[in-house]
Amino acid sequence: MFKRLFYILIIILFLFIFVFLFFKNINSQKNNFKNEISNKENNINVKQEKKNNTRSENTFFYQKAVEENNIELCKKIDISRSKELCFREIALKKNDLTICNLINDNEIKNKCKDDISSILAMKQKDYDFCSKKTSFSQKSACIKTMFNDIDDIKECETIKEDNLKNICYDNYYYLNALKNNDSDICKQIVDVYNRSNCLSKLLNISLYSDDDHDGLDFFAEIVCKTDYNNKDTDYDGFLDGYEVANGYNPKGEGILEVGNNLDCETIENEDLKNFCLSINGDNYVTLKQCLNSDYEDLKEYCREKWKENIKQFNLFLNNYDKRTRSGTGITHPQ
Ligand SMILES: [Ca+2]
Ligand SMILES: [Ca+2]
Ligand SMILES: [Ca+2]
Repeated sequence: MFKRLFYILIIILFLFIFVFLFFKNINSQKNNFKNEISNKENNINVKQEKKNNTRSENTFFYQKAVEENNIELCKKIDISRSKELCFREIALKKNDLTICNLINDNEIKNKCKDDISSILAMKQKDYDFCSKKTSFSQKSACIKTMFNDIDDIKECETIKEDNLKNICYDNYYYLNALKNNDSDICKQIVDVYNRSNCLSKLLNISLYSDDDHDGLDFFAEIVCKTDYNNKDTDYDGFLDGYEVANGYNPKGEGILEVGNNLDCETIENEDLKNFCLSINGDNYVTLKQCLNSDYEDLKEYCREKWKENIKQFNLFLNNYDKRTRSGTGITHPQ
């Protein structure tokens, strides 16, 4: 009896020990897991802190380098892109092409060199730099920037190409008109876009306004050389806008001459072409000469051409974006 009880007690004791050990193990695993997570979190925090420190160090070196124009401080930055941008910024500040050569990234290096070449060309007024630009609008913008602070119009004379020289002259008059608050100077600007912009600014009249209610807005009045304060500039009873829309001269008798000359060589009909050439012995006749000729076929041909021109001229007046465009000008009615 005692023996059995003893065995039962032993078994219970073992069971107890087993259960105890089992739970102890689970607890220890839990703790290990917790510790592991906590260690990982600590590691992440340390890394983040390190990263933040590096980032703020890099920012510090960058700012200090640029402030002191010191490329040695750029070299301490351990992010290669920031380091290269640091070199570029100092190169631009010092206009020093040799600093661009410290840059490994070709794209940043070339941009660095291009920017400095451009700054130097602007400073030295090396207009060849502008003439190498591809489009006319780029050339024009380049010349305007280069000759942005001219005091003497003679500076423009160093430019050999006529179209670029004219941009320079126009720019000079434009800047001087604004500087002296003198709208009369605007009138010397050849390019009709720039002339109208100059007048619009100084007279404080919107390019879109039609204050005399004749169908021509301010820009159109400048192009047509009509009076923007008089709805019937030539006092013939027809409004300026009506005359222009229908191809009549708003400043006197006769027709609105737009596009001016007719190129006789472009006429396919041989008889017509020869007659055209015979009018003044030149390749060209003015539309006025043509419309007044006695040869009905040629007159008819010119009338059609003239109508086309009028249509295009009116489209130009109506569709032109007066806020942003600039150009080389247009032949305006006499
Ligand atoms: Ca008007
Ligand atoms: Ca008018
Ligand atoms: Ca009129």
